[in-house]
Amino acid sequence: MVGTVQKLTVLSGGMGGARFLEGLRHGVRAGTLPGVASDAEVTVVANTADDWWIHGLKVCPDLDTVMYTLGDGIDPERGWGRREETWSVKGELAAYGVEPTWFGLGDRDVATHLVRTQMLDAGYTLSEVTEALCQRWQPGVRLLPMTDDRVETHIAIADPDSPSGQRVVHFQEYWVRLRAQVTAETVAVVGLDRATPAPGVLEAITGADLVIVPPSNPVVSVGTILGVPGIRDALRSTPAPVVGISPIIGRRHVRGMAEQMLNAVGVEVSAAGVGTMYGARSAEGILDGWLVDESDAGDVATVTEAGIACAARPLLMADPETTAAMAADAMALVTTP
Ligand code: FO1
Repeated sequence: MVGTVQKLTVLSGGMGGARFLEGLRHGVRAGTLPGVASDAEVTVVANTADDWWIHGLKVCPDLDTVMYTLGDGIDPERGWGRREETWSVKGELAAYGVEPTWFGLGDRDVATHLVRTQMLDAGYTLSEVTEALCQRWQPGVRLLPMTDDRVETHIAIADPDSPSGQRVVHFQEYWVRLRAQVTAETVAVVGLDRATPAPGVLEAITGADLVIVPPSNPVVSVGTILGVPGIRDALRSTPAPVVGISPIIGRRHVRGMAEQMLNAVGVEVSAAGVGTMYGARSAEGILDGWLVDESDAGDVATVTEAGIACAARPLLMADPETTAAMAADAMALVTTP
């Protein structure tokens, strides 16, 4: 990468991606990212395969987590939903005996889902709805859903009571009700093969100066974005370098459930395992660079041998400053001084 970066594109899941974006935005605005203009435009392509319909409402957890985090409306402890939330609607639904009771929509959060659902019912696309919601939250990035089509991740788990020996649950049931504590046997992303990228997504990748894959879940967040027909090809053909940051530190995920998902798709739970799963652009993959944690320095040789520039640095996202420093380390891998 040579010259000043004016356009950054990030492929993001929920919490990990949102935390990364907070730091990236901080670094851009503070001018602490070498080679990046302080007015650089950041476009986020967000995973929408966690989305589901609940109580008649369309809920988009990753879009909302990014929007609320960057719009300073997130609950910082939970990492999802609104801060200073109240739960009257949840309590009233439970009093009516309405299931599922294990998935909670807070009162403030419900307003977002009501606006979204009304607009979708009126014929607006998810991209248009997201743009409208962002007018309130002003996240300081252009937030795009990966697709406007309905795509939902489902997980097959063992069920001895079923004739097939398996039962398929929505991703949210696996994550929230089952707490990812049962083995995920298969991951099926319903609707993915027929989905088309949302308006602006392919252009954001092919027209970027730099593309970043943050430490989001490589299977059910980044993996689903890559699975939208056309997106992987755009990443492979973009003139921009593509650099990623490992969500695995020391053979464990930092947050979320990357371990369970990697096991389900037969990929080694390691920084090198995820980096080589994404693969080098020189070898049918998507990465030019891959940043791993300092404790995974032993993985650098494997990743480098696969044709991906790799270094080991502290992967800290303790606050926006350390996250921005981590982003700078990642960028340095694909920057020509
Ligand atoms: N996560 C939970 O653990 N429990 C919940 O009741 C819950 C509700 C919820 C409502 C709206 C929303 O946008 C997110 C919500 N989440 C909840 C988080 C969500 O399940 C996930 O963490 C992700 O989909 C994974 O990124």
